[in-house]
Amino acid sequence: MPPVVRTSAPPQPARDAAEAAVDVSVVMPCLNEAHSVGICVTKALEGLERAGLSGEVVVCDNGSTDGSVEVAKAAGARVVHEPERGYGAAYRRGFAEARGRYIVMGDSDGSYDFTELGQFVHLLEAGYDYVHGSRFAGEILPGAMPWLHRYVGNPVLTKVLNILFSVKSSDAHSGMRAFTSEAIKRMNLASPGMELASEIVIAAAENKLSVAEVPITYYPRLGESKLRSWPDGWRHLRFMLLRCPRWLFLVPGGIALGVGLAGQLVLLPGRLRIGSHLLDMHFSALFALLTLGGLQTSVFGLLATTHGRAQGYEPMTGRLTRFIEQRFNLRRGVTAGGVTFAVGLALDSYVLAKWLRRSRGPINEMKPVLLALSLMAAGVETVFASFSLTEMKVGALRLMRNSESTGNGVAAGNGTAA
Ligand SMILES: Nc1nc2c(ncn2[C@@H]2O[C@H](COP(=O)(O)OP(=O)(O)OP(=O)(O)O)[C@@H](O)[C@H]2O)c(=O)[nH]1
Ligand SMILES: [Mg+2]
Repeated sequence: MPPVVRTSAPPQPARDAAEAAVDVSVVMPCLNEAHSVGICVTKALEGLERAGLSGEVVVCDNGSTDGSVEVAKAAGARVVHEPERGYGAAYRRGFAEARGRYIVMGDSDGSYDFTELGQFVHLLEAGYDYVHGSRFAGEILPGAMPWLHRYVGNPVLTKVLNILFSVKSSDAHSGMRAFTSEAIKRMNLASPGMELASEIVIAAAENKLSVAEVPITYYPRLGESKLRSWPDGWRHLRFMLLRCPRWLFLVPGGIALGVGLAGQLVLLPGRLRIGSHLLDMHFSALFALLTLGGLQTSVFGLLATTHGRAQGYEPMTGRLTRFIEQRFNLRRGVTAGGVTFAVGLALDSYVLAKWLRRSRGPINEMKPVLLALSLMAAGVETVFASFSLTEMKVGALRLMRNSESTGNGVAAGNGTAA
């Protein structure tokens, strides 16, 4: 057995799953893979036999027109059909149909060696929840992966995923993996497309599954690739950003808000010279825009974070979610918004008084007016956002209480939705 290259948590004893009909379900999605699906099914059955495991091979098809279904059946697979197109939809159906206490997943294109599945299952038996095959820690044979994917797509997207979700995967998009049936329920997967590969890695981290990574060999696929480099790469990136409100909304929004407010305050008493540049009123207007845009973006981040929590997955914003759960309430939110509005109103009133003192003649007070406007708008936004946040917080707390009572972590999911 090749060495385990990474583990995220010490293994616990394997779960008892007396109701499982077989030891292992090998699940393969298939879209027009008549050249290879039969070989993959045969190899999977051989892998089960070699490892001394009982099992089944579940091929999930949704629309093959090249005879893949017949080839898979002839090789000994159980073929299931999923009406919704896509790699993720096919896998979720396959997972839902699987009867094994352990599930091994992999492409039906000949790029993974299913005779090696024993090493995955033995680690699950040793207590890991999730075993991830890594091509980059193993070997990528010539012609198996195009240059763009090998040196740009996979490394960059893996790095982004590692940073955003604090994981240490060496190959976040590898297709050969295994998990316990319990782990797949806890992950509560929902992706329809190729981004399911990212979702599994993220959901494993968020649900604190114990993870082992094993090196594997990646072979040149048979038949035509279904991967579309740019649209599918974008699907992964978009999924990660939407699942990570901290980096998508909170960090950029917070920076814009801070810079906007600081800039307005610095320019309030007069002009600012930076080298040969003179910053004045027009920059105050720009900073007002940053203040409001930044606040809006940050508020959206808070709402997205709480919404994510209420939906059953936990974005990695631990301190922030704790703050919302423990310190934020409607009274405090409305008070903060009200005070901010009152400060803006006081500043505006000062300008009004000045204008009245000058017999309603011309005055040049645009900078304090812009700051007052920013503060009043921020106050109104804070008050109304507090209502939405409170509403979502109630949902998130309810879910947490439910999941605590079922002992099912944060995601009290209903299993795989297919
Ligand atoms: N049922 C089903 N299977 C799909 C669909 N899209 C892809 N697949 C299968 O999912 C697996 C992964 O797709 P591939 O085309 O191999 O994608 P990839 O592994 O990222 O790219 P390659 O390295 O070129 O193989 C293959 O077994 C495909 O047949 C789909 O829409 N429905
Ligand atoms: Mg493939």
